[in-house]
Amino acid sequence: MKPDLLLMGPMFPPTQKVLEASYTVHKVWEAPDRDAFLASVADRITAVASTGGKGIDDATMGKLPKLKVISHFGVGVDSVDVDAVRRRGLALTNTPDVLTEDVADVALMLMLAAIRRVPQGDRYVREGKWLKGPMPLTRSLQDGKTVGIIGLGRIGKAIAKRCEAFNLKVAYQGRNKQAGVSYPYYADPLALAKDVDIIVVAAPGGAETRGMVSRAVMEALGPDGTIVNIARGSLIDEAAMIECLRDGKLGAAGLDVFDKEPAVPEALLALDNVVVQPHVGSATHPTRTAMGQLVIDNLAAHFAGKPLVTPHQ
Ligand code: 8YV
Repeated sequence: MKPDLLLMGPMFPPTQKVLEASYTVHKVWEAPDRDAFLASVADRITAVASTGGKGIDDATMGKLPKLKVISHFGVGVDSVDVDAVRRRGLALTNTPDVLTEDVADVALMLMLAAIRRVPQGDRYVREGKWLKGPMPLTRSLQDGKTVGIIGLGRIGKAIAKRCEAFNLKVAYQGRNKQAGVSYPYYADPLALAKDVDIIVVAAPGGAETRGMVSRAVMEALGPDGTIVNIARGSLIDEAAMIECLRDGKLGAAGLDVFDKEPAVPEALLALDNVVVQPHVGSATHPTRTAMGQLVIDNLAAHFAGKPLVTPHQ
């Protein structure tokens, strides 16, 4: 008899295939009546697999009295009610480390693309404009710029390392000054923004960080300033960012994540000083495969009564 597993949403297909071979998988998103469906499986569900887009809230956990573990696909667990997980004494695992380098690459990719205007250059060639004359000059990363990293965790540190290789100075903001880190520390995002040219957002999402990149932060960054976001759209006041970019109060933005993704505001897409990506930080074959393997291994550990591989810290 295969153990039962509740999926909150579609998983990375190769991972889902493995899960379907090992478990009796129940797909909550396919149920016409969610509550009736949850009630029908509640006495069998000890484990749930969730994803960034489809997490699990307190009410759903409450409907699963035998639930013990949530295995989440993704490092960011903002779509899971972590307070409820703690209060209910459940275990939560995520997929850290395996995606760090790919996500950091995307931060630098967006920084370069926003400052050197990569998609604009691509369009310039395709639209035949080059035949009529050279593309206008752009800003440069090589004029003594400082990057302020909001959230110097594993991904933030990998971004900092890349910035150093690009001759950029680095500063950071976070909840605490980190021992053994020599980059200048700022407790306040506004103070950081006043002293840097580029802000890279790499902190966790959730209620605590919502809107921390405020209008004031963007205006402090200024007309030559750039924002890069590879974390969560919720960290930036998106409406204020659109206005600042439109009114020339903020120079440029490179964005992989959005507040209501996959919906991206038309007003943002209408701007020429913005480079967008469809949340691709971890979206490579090897990284998604490794993330999926951690989801599988954590569930296997749970059912074998062994210690979880990557418990959420
Ligand atoms: C994924 C992510 O796209 O790991 C994260 O926190 O945002 C991404 O790697 C997402 O979680 C997929 O569900």
